[in-house]
Amino acid sequence: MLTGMDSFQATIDADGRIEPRDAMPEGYRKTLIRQIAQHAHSEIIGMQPEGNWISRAPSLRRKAILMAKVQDEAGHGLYLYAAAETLGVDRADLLDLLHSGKQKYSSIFNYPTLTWADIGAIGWLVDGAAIVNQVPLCRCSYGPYARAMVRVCKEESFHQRQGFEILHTLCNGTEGQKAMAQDALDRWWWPSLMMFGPPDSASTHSEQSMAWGIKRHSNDELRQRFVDMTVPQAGVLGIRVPDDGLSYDEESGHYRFTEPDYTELYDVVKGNGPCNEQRLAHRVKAHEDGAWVREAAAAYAAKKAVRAA
Ligand code: FAQ
Repeated sequence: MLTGMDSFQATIDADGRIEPRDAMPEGYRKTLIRQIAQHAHSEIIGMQPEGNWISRAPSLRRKAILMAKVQDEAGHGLYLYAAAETLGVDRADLLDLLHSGKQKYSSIFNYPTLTWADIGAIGWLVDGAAIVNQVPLCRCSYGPYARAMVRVCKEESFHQRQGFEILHTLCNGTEGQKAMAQDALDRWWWPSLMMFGPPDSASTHSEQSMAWGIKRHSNDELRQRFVDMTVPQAGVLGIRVPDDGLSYDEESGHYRFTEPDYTELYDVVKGNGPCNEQRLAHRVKAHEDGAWVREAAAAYAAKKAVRAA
């Protein structure tokens, strides 16, 4: 019987799952903590751009749908923090690392939501990109992360359709509503392409993460998949993807497109995006305001433990 690192490598080679109590290289554990924490942080910071529109949604039905979606994002954050904790870290420490700017969250959530059409664009493009990126993570070599992704992806696909439906309604409305949808696509297209990370030539972690079966496809492969999926949907909506270099290549069956400006991605990731400061300050305040809830829950759990004893 194989033990320790031999057993780890044999499981990876056989495309099996690594579970929390299995032996794993320290680098594998660290890479997973980094990626899962960044993913969890993205989910909870990602509540802000849309949460900002709950009170302004144009009808009771739209308000109820948006509230449910934002709650789903909180739930995804919780599954992901729980998955990270199986690797021996504590979620309170991960939150401290987010709040002190030492751990990242997705660049996309540092852009403002200026109009109601932006809520459609987030569902359609941002959740669309999240699905393309996360469906392969359902086959990630780390069991708890892969299993968390199954439910997350089901919910994301519902989110994507609700975003598309918001834009579909606007695109079939007045000229002003259609212009609002076009403006949202113009602003969200490039940041959505950046969500997939730097180009493969500049991606520091991809090679090792793919060898370990954490990532199943490279950043550029997934970006291409997203473009191929999304461009025909823009056609259905009747709005224009803001890329003069966009064309369909019959031979490969793929769209050729212009790469986003990656200097903008690096700049936003460094903290210089339009909303970085606001997002982090809001998160820290929400955490501080919620201290009494954590204290009350801990006191209640302690009281119950004493009673049980
Ligand atoms: N933003 O070597 P790579 C959602 C960093 S979806 C910020 O290519 P890796 C759902 C990267 O961390 C969004 N940082 O890295 C939702 C690394 O920095 P480090 C979240 C980025 O890990 C929808 C450095 O650049 N999804 O929340 C970004 O192999 C609507 C080098 O990059 C996930 O996190 C970026 N865009 O590949 C919620 C999915 N890209 O750590 C609310 C899981 C790269 O060395 C509303 N994560 N960096 O300091 C992944 O698949 C991967 O981590 C990638 C990056 C693909 C994001």
